[in-house]
Amino acid sequence: MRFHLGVGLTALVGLTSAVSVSKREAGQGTEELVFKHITSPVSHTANVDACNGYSMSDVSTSDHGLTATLQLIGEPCNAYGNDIETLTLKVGYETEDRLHVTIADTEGKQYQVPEDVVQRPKHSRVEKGKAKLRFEFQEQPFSFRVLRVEDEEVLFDTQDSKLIFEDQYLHLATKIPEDANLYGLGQHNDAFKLATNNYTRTLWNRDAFGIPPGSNVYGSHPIYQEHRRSSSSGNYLTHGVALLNSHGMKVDVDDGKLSYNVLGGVLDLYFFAGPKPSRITEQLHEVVGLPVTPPYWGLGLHQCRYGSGDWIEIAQTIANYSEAGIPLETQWTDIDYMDRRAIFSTSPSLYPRQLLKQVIDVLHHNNQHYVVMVDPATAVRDYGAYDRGNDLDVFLKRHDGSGAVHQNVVWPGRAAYPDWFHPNTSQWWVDEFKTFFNKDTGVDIDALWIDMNEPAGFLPYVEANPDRIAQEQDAPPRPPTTRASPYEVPGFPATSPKTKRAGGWAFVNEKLLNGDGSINHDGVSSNLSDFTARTDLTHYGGIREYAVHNLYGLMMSKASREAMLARRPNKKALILTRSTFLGSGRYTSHWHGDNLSTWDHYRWAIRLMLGYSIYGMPMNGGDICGFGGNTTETLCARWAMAAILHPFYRNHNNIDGRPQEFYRWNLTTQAAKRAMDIRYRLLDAYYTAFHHAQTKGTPVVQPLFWNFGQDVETFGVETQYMAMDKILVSPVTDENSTSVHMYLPKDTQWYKFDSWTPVQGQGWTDIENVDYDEVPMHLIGGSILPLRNESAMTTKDVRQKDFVIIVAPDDEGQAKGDLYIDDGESEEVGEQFTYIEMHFNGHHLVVQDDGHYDAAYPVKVDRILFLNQTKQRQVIGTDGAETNYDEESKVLTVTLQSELRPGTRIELQ
Ligand code: MIG
Repeated sequence: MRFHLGVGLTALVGLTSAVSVSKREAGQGTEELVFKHITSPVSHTANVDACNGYSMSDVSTSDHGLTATLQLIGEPCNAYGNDIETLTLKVGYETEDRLHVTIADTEGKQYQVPEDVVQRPKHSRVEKGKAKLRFEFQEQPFSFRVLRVEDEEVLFDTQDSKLIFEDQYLHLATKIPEDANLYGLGQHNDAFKLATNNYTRTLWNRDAFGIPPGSNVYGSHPIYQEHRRSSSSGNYLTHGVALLNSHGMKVDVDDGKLSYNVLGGVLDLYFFAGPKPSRITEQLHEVVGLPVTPPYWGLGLHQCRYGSGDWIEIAQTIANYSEAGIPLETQWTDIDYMDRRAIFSTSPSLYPRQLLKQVIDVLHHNNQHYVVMVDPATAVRDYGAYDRGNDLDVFLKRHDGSGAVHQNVVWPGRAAYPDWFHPNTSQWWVDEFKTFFNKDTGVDIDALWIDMNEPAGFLPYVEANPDRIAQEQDAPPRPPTTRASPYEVPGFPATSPKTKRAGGWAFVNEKLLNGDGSINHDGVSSNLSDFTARTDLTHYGGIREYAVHNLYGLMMSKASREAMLARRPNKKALILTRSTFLGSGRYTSHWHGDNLSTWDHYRWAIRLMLGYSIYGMPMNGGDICGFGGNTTETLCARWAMAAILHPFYRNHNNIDGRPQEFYRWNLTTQAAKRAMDIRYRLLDAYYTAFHHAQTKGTPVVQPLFWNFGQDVETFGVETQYMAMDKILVSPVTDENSTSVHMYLPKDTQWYKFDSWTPVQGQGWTDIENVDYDEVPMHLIGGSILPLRNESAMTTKDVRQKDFVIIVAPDDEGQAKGDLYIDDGESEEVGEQFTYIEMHFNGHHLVVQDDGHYDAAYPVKVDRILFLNQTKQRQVIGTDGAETNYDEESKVLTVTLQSELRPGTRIELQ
């Protein structure tokens, strides 16, 4: 329901406070910045139609861009904030593929994502004439267009709507095709190809149990890709647009229009020329930094469960995996290990330090790994971590300016949120990590899991005084039980109570984007401060939580990476964070949050994962078998197979769900073994894909259309995915079904995985009799794929196996591929790596001369499989190589048993 002009407003406006903080002044911590209360009521009209836009003047152009002044036309409309009269427009041609447009208040008071949070390239510029995009403008009223030079296609056009620029409201809209092929704007659990009518995407990070479709969830990535048929050439090309603004926002897509409605800040827009979707991700990384990639072992099987009562359960799980013969690479522990849920502590009775250490030592001895969770919310208790943090002044303060620490209620009961903007906070964090996770005297983790960093809290914003509630609900020290669940503690708040606010709260009610004070948060109109830190808390430097809420997870990620690297210098730090923002990939990996053990969520895991190929977080995945609710044997078996090439592979479930370790049922045991058998043989191929991610930002999994951009049938496919641009995975999608209705692009040569028989793509295809330990996988023709010839119980052992090289020719008989190997765990490897590129032209398989070969990382090849060969052929010039031809599969096997080095050449006759 929409409120109309003025309804209920008068009572509220007197209480509101402004959030504008000078970005120039920010960081100096000057007094007057802390709170700028608006004392005189401002009447906001909510009437955007009364806004007149801006007129452009003082245009000054250069070879690399332009600057201009934008002056408000006529009277302010003050729709949802106060109109800002004078703006500065800056247009920069930064690279051939990237155009940067900013519209900011000339005074520089609006909040801008700071450079030390999301670092942007400095002094990057290119001559206008070389750029693939072109900026055009209209002066009165001001509007602009971005065109693609190659075909004069107008990609972005604001002409039909007026720019609104107010302290707490920005509005900018572009025309898009009515049936646009639009992707991104996450994190969300909506269709991968976004709806284009009546579609709203809210970005406001929140703890979103069940990852509900149609709702804002844990992360904010205001970037979209549009895949559009060029009106001149008829070819589909893709471009991308990112809005680097950390405020809450609502993007509406309807009726041939995409509009940004933002709660403040500036318009900081990047346009990416693509024209391939994966290039857009690479172009995003050129702005926000290259992504971190996992250590080799991070690609192995991870097992986790919230509610592992004590260390015995952890030990038992490890033992059970081993008994069942399922390769467990990494055991995780949730908040269960903590002493009454306080970070940097262990429960003396449930996870006694010495016993936990023994478990970890055993894991390490067996080349397995261990991970625990750390939350940001720090117990307000008489204990070291809190005391030291408090001494260093690192916690967020109360909204009232009293200087006291703001207390919320999170897992430990009363808790304080670290203020990542405070200059002491990262040092405090680094030091706590060094002590608590000390290799010898602490919990020697190999990777890190950070949760609840939206930041999440347990209180809906219903009361004026959360601190009082926090005190009342502060969990009293509990006697240890073997199954301590905070839910069992009388009165302890549940995680996701959907209590609606009673009445309303002035600060947020000022934001009238939905007419009722919300940006469609939680798909409805929840208060922005519900279940998180109040938006009127002030960070160090006078920065309001209101402006930086969406950055909280990113900033915690950054500090956590620093802390992990400090305790293990130069070791790839695998850190899984729940909350993310544009640029998070530079510090962390991501799991999707609390999905459910349902067939819907099983299917949705793919679209969630594909989203992160747009957002630039290559290492990601959802909880396998589902987090919330009770999984079933068949669901869990199918999930084990379907996720076979999800970059991050972890079985995780909730405290009150049926336990779901893969060894619990026969089908899941079979499926997990089979999945790991295939996956582990592919780890080097995957690690090579991650090498490209780390050096160029290239995504490691792709939606089908990224490789078949001219085939409209592929545009909406979201229950299949490609990995490494090579292997198409097409899981069974429905319960009790054993068939798959899948799309196998036409006019393309494919090969069935593992039998290697050739298949010509026929478009929509049905595959029958897919067992619970199977998933249809197809290797695309034109690729050369290195596999290890056997799997093993740990990734370390996999690395000892010889290779099998699969040469899968395309229609023309050609193929190419590469392989990167290093020690699998160092951040910087210097010259200690092997990289080879292989080409096959139908006759010769050539390893390019210019590779890099380190004998410590040899490419020992047991055999090479040349697929789709018509007859037995001989190998020339390779001593001792034997050939063997299988007529049925058309595979020519060359048993080589030697190394492939740069310059190696194998000729078939
Ligand atoms: O309020 O740590 O998404 O993976 O098991 C729930 C307990 C807190 C949410 C995470 C989930 C984790 C759980 N956490």
